[in-house]
Amino acid sequence: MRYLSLEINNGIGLISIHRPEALNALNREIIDELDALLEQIRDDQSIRVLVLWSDKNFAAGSDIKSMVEMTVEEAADFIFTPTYNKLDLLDIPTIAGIEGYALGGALELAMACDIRFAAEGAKLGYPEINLGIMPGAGGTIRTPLSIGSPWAKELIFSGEIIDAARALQIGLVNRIYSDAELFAETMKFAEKLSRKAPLAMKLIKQTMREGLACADLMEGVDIEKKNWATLFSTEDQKEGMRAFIEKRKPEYKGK
Ligand code: DAK
Repeated sequence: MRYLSLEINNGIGLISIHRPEALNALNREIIDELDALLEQIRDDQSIRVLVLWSDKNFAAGSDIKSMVEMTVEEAADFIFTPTYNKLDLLDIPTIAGIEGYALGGALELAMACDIRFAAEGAKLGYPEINLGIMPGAGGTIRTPLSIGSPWAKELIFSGEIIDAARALQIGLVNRIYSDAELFAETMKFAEKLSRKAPLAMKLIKQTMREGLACADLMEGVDIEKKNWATLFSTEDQKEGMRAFIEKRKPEYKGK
């Protein structure tokens, strides 16, 4: 691969972008490479958690230079959405570790992850409005779902770039660490999640996705009720509860 790398260690997949000359701006090749890696990760049962992290900058958005002269047809073809949906639909937890810039299409990429940690020096925002366009890879939907409509509108309407402290305040990121600590702390949290029961994790993600999509709260709670009972058919549930009673650490098999 030219721009992306995937490292797999102890059940944690780590994807990084390497295009420092353009602050990791996302071009077509990067999205194609990401798509291929996500398929590989989806089919690899040994990966329990996925981390997206890139040195110095998460990414400064989509590649403006490759978009400037695009026709409507070309813009419709320069599509990120299926790849970002693939990320969102993974059964495993996904964490974005944001150092430096996470703008536009890159913030949308982070929003397609389950959890976001940021470095103190991170800068986040949706500058699309300043370029005469709008977020087009799920940002107008995933952002209000995560942080609420007023905060999302403020960000998307204004195009303002905010710092990590402000991002934490509005819930755009879950935690902040110093720039030097971000990577290690993100991996430490990933390691913690990698030891959790995989089937329960999968069903939690599925339940929250389907439940939140229900207009009717009670319909969502019904989905939760059904999925909760389903987990009692798994060996992992027995193992988790027996381990508690026997005062030992559980060994989950994903069965
Ligand atoms: N695209 C292309 N190149 C970029 C870039 C970008 N987004 N961001 C930075 N670069 C390049 C710069 O052009 C420069 O390259 P050279 O001129 O040296 O060749 C190099 O990276 C270093 O950037 P600067 O010299 O500008 O660095 P500074 O530290 O002075 O400024 C900055 C950093 C991040 C404030 C600035 O670079 C900047 O404002 N960048 C643009 C940020 C931006 O507007 N991002 C949003 C892009 S729009 C779609 C779905 C979604 C999208 C598109 C399509 N579909 C469904 C079809 C998403 C759209 C977007 O993300």
